[in-house]
Amino acid sequence: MTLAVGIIGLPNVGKTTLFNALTRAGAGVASYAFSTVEPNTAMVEVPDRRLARLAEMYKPKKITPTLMKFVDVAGLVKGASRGEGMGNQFLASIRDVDALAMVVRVFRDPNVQHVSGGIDPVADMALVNLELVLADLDVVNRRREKIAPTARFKPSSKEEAEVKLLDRVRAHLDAGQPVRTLSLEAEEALLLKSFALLTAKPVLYVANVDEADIGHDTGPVAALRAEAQRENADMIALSVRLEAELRELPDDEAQAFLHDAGLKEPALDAFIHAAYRLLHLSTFLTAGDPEVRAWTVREGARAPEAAGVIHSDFERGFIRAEVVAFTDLDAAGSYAKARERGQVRLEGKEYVMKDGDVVLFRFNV
Ligand SMILES: Nc1nc2c(ncn2[C@@H]2O[C@H](COP(=O)(O)OP(=O)(O)O)[C@@H](O)[C@H]2O)c(=O)[nH]1
Ligand SMILES: [Mg+2]
Repeated sequence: MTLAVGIIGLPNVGKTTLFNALTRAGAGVASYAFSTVEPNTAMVEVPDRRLARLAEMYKPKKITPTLMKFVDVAGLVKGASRGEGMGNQFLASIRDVDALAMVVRVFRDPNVQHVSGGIDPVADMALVNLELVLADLDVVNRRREKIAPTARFKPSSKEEAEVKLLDRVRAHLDAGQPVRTLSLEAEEALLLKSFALLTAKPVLYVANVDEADIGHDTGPVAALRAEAQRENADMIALSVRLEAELRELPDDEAQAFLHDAGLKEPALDAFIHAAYRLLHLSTFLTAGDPEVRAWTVREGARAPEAAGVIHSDFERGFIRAEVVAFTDLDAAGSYAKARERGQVRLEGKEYVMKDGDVVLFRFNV
């Protein structure tokens, strides 16, 4: 699984601070070879309380969380779609990601320069979205021209269908709307996929608020939330600076710090979970005496595909899976007890994995 979330937004909104906080989210993260390959890309641990509970039961030698990939993308400026600033580089680096987390500045701090003068998160969000819309229009228009009928060129029926689709997409973009809000047939979505349109990617809005505003939907945050809702997107409000400081503290101090800030758990955890959902990923767990571990599959994956995440032999030689839902195992208190209660199921090749399944794969190679 190498799906990635790109952190985007205007300059000076807290993208890199957020990225750095994420990469410090777990002690082991820096040691993944991956995180040193590209300095702005990191594999980040997905926090999962279920692991701690399983570790209580199994007393494993090792606990391994699952990881997801984040990319810190260079800031976007007005005119990026025409190549202003680092425009082209910016656009190239977000073509490759699967989802976007857009950081929007709400914090006031006069010491941090604001690119567009004042605090106006809705306007900033619109500005970034507009650049993405313009970049997509460019892609669509170029393709559209290539396959449009002319005196010398007669498109195939497949190309004709494509022209029709592109016209619909273009009208939507012309109205300033992102492609993710256009309803598409599965076939159309597949066709569009090859264009890697930026506004087709799912998005999560991150309102970077002042510490004093945590937990209150101040005017600008409420306005941003309403905008996000209009396009069926999630929004999360957090103080990037506070979350970054939190990551620097030892556990006990972090607890006290959280308490003082009026938080139950780090908002960064909620952010990672929201980003994970955005990618349509799902977690299953394996538990034993050597290791308790979380693994990632795409939502809707069947058992053999999940087995293949662990090892290709497991998929090739898949026989069946022994599955118990984490909640059942948790309530039962042990695997033996869960089995007694008839909660350990034998599942075959067609079984669709559910988030929180604790699995033992049987295979033969
Ligand atoms: N007051 C305050 N300052 C922040 C916050 N997040 C980032 N900053 C500051 O804003 C400046 C730009 O942050 P940076 O993460 O580099 O922004 P980027 O350009 O979006 O990557 C730095 O001086 C940060 O310390 C925040 O939540 N509150
Ligand atoms: Mg930065």
